[in-house]
Amino acid sequence: MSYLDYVNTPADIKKMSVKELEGLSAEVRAAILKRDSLIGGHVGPNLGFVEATLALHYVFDSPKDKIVFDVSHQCYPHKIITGRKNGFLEPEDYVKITGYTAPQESAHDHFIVGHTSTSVSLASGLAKARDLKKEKHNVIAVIGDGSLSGGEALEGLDFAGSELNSNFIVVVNDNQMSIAENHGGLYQNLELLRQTNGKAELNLFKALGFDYVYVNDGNDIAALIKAFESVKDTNKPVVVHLNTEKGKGYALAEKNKEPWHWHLPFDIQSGELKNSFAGETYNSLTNAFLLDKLKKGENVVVMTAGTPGLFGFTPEVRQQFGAHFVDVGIAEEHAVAM
Ligand SMILES: Cc1ncc(C[n+]2csc(CCOP(=O)(O)OP(=O)(O)O)c2C)c(N)n1
Repeated sequence: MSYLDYVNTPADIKKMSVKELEGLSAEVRAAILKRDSLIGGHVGPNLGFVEATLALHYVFDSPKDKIVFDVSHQCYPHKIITGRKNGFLEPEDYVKITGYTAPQESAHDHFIVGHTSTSVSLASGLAKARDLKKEKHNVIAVIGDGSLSGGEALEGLDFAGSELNSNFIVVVNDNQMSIAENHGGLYQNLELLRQTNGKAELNLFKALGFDYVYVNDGNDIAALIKAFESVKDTNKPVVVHLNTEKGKGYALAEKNKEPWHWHLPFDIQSGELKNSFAGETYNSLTNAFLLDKLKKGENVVVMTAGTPGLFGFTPEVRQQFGAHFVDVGIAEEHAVAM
């Protein structure tokens, strides 16, 4: 018997001890790797957010309390413990669930999403509606560090920090990576906060009006439960900043985070791709076109909004072209205007 055999709803994990939750984490990781290795999917974002998901469901009462995921590419652990584990354990059921939150699948999912930087705004709407209806429940927006660089996230934080004046919890999943490395000044502040165990006076979230709680080991279930319990039923906006490890528990993904953000089907032992692809793609053609221009020293600047790998701009290529390569963070509007 496994722990997962007993888990069909979040209520089932509320009865577990921390030790049992740790055992469950290992099984959830194995289930994620099984599905990803067979049909491809998001690897690092999910492996890094297993403990936080279990702790969120242990402390809060979903679906009454509403958890809104950003991008929602990190929702696999959430799906596994909200009645959809067979979508990971049984290959014939893989087509029954999507890789993102999907309200048609479960009352625990509130939006169909795929874009970054949306969760704070979406959750703001839920919180506003709750307050107007005089209901009482927690609204929780989960957002990654990379997604904080998107304009909508900053607009949402600017609003939520001062305009809601009621329960609003933002869980910042800081794994120190976007798909590639982060870009932008706000990451200096996240680094300072990590270095000072959340104590630095210079605090972007506090400046926007949020209370602030820091968890130095965002993969430690006991610490996560304690932090979430301390903010449950708050009547103010609060940020819970988690320092997590992207790819946690799968050595290849821990070591080489960028290619393991999302992966095609692979052999779990070796990490080797199960299928090989030959021939041209739009990505390879774009890559060849840009490299040709850059190598000839033509007057060209290559810009991306957080997805350099899409057209083959590996860390080595990015370095090679130095100032002629710009990653603006996940800031498409800014990139287009610039
Ligand atoms: C608006 C938009 N731009 C780009 C993407 C591509 N994209 C998906 S996830 C991601 C990085 C997200 O990083 P982070 O929020 O730190 O989450 P992590 O994957 O590290 O957990 C990007 C750039 C997207 N989904 N939406």
